[in-house]
Amino acid sequence: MDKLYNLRMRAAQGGSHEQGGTHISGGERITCFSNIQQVAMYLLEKGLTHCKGRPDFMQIQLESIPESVTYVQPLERWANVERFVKEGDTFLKEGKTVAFQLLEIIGIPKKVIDRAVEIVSQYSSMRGAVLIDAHSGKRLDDRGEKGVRVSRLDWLGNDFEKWARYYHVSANSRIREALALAAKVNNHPATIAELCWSDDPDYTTGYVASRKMGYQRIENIKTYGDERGCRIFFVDGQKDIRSYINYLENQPVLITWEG
Ligand code: PML
Ligand code: MG
Ligand code: MG
Ligand code: MG
Repeated sequence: MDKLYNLRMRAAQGGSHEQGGTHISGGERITCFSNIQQVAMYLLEKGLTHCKGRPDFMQIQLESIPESVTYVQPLERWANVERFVKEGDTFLKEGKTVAFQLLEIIGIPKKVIDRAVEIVSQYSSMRGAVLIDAHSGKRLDDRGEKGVRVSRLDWLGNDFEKWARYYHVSANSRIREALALAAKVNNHPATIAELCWSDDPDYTTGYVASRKMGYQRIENIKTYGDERGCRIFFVDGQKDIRSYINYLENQPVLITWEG
């Protein structure tokens, strides 16, 4: 196989993330040499045209991938969760309620879910995930507002396009990236479940993912206009957290789908 490269972009407004700037956009792609320019253009455009605003800081980093790549299947089950109420003020509440109910079915206690959401809501702009012990509700990483950024992941070749055609899903890059991340995260045995919604004010669909339940999309999980995102990994605290974080940040993963 050709040598592979990881491209990673992050953009912020009001200075870099380290200087306290607000996170605008991030993105990850793995590509072969001949596609680097095209992928860099995609990431540049993603950061420059984001609905959260114009960045005044951006970094696009290229690195070759020396380690061996792990190949991972997408989560088995793809679902658009039926919501109970579709109108009125209760609309929003129901979206979160559905997400929390799914997490409880997976086995996360309600007090742990509440604690996790409370921890995330302390931060106004996070670019990474918060790791929560699924039994105690304690935060397991020490990354503060930065969180743990899952890196070095992508779909192999045009497997995403094939997958999207099969499931009649629009082959957009947001779903592409969210599915790849959920597949990488939930492939690790320490992950019990993931809860995510976007920090983009105009994007109100989120998801709950786990090996057990697959990728469950939930519409209207937050209010339109809200710039606070959420990415929580509910983790088996008995596992080695350092090697788990190392997997999330450093292990190159390509998502393959045979169809
Ligand atoms: C993000 O935009 O950063 C996360 C989006 C999660 C939901 C993607 C989807 O299934 O529509
Ligand atoms: Mg982001
Ligand atoms: Mg994003
Ligand atoms: Mg975003």
